[in-house]
Amino acid sequence: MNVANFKTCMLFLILLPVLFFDLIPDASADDGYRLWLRYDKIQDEDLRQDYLHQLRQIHYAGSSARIEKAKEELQRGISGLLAQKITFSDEPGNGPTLIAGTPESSPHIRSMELQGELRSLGEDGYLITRDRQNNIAIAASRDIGLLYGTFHFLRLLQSQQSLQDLDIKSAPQIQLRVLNHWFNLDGTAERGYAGGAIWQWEQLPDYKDPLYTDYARANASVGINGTVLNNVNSDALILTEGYLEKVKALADVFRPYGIKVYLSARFSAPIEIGNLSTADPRDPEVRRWWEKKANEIYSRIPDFGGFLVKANSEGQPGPQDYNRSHAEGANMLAKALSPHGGVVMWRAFVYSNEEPEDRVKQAYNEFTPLDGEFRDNVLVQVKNGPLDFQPREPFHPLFGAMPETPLMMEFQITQEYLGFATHLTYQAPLYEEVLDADTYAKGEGSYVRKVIDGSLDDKQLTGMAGVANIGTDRNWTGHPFAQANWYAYGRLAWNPELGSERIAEEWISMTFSNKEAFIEPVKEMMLASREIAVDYRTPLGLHHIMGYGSHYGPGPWVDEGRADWTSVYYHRADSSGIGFDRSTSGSNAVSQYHPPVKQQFNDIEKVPEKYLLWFHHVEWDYELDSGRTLWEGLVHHYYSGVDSIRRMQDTWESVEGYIDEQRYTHVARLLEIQEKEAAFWRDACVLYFQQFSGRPIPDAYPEPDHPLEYYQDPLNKYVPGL
Ligand code: BDP
Repeated sequence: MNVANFKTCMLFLILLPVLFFDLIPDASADDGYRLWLRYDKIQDEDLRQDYLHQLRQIHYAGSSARIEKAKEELQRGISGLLAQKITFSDEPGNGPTLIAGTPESSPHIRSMELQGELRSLGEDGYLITRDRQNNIAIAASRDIGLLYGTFHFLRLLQSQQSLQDLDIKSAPQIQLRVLNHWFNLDGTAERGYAGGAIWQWEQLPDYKDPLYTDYARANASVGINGTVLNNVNSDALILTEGYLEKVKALADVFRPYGIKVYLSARFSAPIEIGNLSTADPRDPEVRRWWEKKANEIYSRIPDFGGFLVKANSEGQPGPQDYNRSHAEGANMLAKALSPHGGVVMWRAFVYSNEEPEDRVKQAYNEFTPLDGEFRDNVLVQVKNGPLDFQPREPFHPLFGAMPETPLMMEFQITQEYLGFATHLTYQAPLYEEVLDADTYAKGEGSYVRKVIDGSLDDKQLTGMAGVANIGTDRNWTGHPFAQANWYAYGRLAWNPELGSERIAEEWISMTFSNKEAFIEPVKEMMLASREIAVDYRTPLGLHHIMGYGSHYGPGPWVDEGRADWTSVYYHRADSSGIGFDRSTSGSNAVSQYHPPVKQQFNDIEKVPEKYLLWFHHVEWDYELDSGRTLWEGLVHHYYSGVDSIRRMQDTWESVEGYIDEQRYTHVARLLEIQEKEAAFWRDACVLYFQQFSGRPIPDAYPEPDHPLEYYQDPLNKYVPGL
């Protein structure tokens, strides 16, 4: 080979990957860091040209930090998707222009006379529409709306939507859309399965990792506007001067993205860091201490969001240590924050093992008498179900039972009870099931989402919290599909009626591929995945039968330690049947629901089968809707759950080649683990419950490979969280 040939050959080899990636969409490796904000070049050349034509000029009115962020994002998005650098023009020019502004900042937007409509969309809302000259216009009342509108516009391009008849109006139905991080000050994350805390406390405030900006971008792209930086099991140190400097540094990064910081406050902080001898909310010194602390925080962070508090729950200090109510505790903090516009998010996740009452009834008993006693800037934050983020629970009866109090929803995004970052479980259907549940508080149609969005009881202050699944893993969430849960949470907090399916479509097209042949099967797989997760763990209303401590593998046999942390407390299997009798003849938890719901849940013939064993102790030979006996039905759910994972694997194999090898392989391997572990759950539970049912596993299903003893715990030994 002569030198010229050699050079040509080398050039070819160097260019080969470039040519290859250009020809085959999405063929490059992708480590998932970009989440759904991937702006790879659109391969459909006609479409790309069409977009380019329509976006020949871009004019953003205004000059705030938020406008700068919107412009940066648009720059990043368009230069990636359309492979064209953009420049912003000072004035709307001739020819197709994208014009963005508020009626104040832009005479052009003002001339469109959208003021009335924009007002109705509130502070965060926006319009994406066409003006009389057929230009695309993004209009909002405030710059934050423009930022949200810009992300929406990029979503249209990423998911390759037509820009012809743009007529988009969007406004959040919920005011506080908050992530709760359970990050500790030592860098660990409680129930976090994607690495440790992303805040590098030891390097803050001096070094602000660029990741913080990407975190803020991702959140703003779905409308999340608040973040609680530290664990609900809080360390009072977070309220000391040194840490507040670090908190301020993060707040400064997040502010241009419309995200406020909040802190979990430890109720006993006045003792631990304030040298007081008590934290009694009636003590004047204690009250003064909190007021001074609030002033100190706001002098650094003028838009500080407020406090999240876990009090008198699982060993945390609280007002009841001084015989004061939750309302007194919350109100003391609320008063300290109120001059600055901050809020208190007071958790209703309270229960005690010293209380003989059914654990799922305790929060309702504790809080309903306090309805109307909380200050205006308090929200009571209620987990979606009355127990604790189980794969399935009926909605929490507090929803619809405290009309005088703003109730904030708390969902868990991190998969503590759903296979950590190993199992593929798309949780939007879980969130949706709860939001769409009818409380009947004011007759039919009193949906939980109406309690949350304030429309049922005419509440101005509204909120939704999601316990985040983010960690230091390169792809943020460990499982590539766990990103979808973060995305879905944000989208549902913006609009609780959006629907799991639509959210999945959006997320898939932005995260993976726009090809129908990819989107459809993957969407179906995602939509089915939550029910499958229930099938191989806790079918027919079973709950809290996971391994002790870690909450990972199965542990229906757990019977030691405090009763309300055992499994036998909840499943109550015996030779006559299985399930927790919460009917009027049992613990009477059904009576915490409004009459139509109560009647349905109370009646073994009417209760939806998915909640059967939540509310009833049912005989093994009881006939299910399918005609199977309860025992056969239980076995059937466990086996079909595992079979469905095999179908998920088939689906995933069928889409190989549509996306990068890196993420494809990651998911494929995780699905293999999921299948093994689902079979483990199935065999462990079926063998364990068989001891009580005394009935054979029907012939149609293969016998487990091992005896029960084999399953009694090994999964739990190798996982974090013990
Ligand atoms: C439970 C978790 C525990 C949390 C608690 C909470 O196991 O780590 O501290 O919820 O929400 O599910 O406070």
